[in-house]
Amino acid sequence: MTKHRDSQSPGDGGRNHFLLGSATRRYLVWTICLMLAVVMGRAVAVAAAEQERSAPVAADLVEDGQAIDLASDRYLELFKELRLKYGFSPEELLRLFSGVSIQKKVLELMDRQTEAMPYYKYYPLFIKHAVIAEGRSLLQEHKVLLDEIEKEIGVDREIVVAIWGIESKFGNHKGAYSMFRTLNTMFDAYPRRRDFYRQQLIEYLLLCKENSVDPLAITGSYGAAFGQTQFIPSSFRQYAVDFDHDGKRDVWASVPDILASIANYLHSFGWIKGAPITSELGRALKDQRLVDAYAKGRTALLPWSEVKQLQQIAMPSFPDYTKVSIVGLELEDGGTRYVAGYPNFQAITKWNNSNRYAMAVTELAAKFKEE
Ligand SMILES: [Ca+2]
Repeated sequence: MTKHRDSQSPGDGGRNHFLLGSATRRYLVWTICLMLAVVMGRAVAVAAAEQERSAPVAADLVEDGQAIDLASDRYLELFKELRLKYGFSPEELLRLFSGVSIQKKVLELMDRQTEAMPYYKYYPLFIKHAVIAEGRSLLQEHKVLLDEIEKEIGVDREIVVAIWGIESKFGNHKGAYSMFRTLNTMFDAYPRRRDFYRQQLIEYLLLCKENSVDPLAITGSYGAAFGQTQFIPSSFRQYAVDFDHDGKRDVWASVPDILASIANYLHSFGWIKGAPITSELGRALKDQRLVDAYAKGRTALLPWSEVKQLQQIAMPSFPDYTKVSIVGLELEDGGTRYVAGYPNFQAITKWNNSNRYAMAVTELAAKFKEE
């Protein structure tokens, strides 16, 4: 019935038009214009949203295996810098770069939306029975080495081994993408991070030269992290150490170099051996100043003694100037578990800019110690 009533023929409408007064007609015309404007506006908005959804991402603009244009301005500039500033010969550059091509998969993985995963879903990816068991056994196996690292570099052994486990499953997972091809793909075809990867490409070529490694032989993650430490090239050059004194910083196969390099990184960001990493604050923040600091994120640090007073809770003692971050971890029941992040926690976030990562490292290390 309804359908029948709505489907008046145009002829009926036209006849009515001639029967209406001029004021009513003007009103009708305005109403129709307004309706048309609303409908068209909505159509434009929908079209814009569609376009945004289907806007080409970096991976859509290339073919897999597509040759990189080495005569482009950006490559000519790069070669010039590598020659003049870093002493690469034209022959060396020709050998390395000729035939380099795009790896589309790297761009696809970069473009994939990485949604923030709540902590209760995140930590089980890393804190597993098998990982805990292997970590404990490696702590025993490398006891003498870890004694030396604690003594010389001053970073707690469980944390070093926890990062080793999370980064590369203790060396079992180092990434299968050619580092050289990945870095070139990102530099050539990923405009959003072009400058960053240009610098990483240069650092990579330098680290290979410094360590007598063939740049074409190394594999890593799609984000260009390599070795058992999963350092990006600039981190390797700044923080990797030669702990077995063979003249090479080997984060691929030398366990002393791998573990000491992890420790050295944390030490460089203020690790305090034996000091607490976090302190539990409960499921609710009791003062607006704590809520504000939490909302601002990791950079909004508060003196630990102030947090203790505001939250009315026992906390590990530190010198008064020590500041903590307020960290919230999502619980499965929808609530939040709050912890204070001491300087050691902040040092782990310098390794990976994520509270969830730093907390997973902290809790995996604690598991190693449990009886
Ligand atoms: Ca070495």
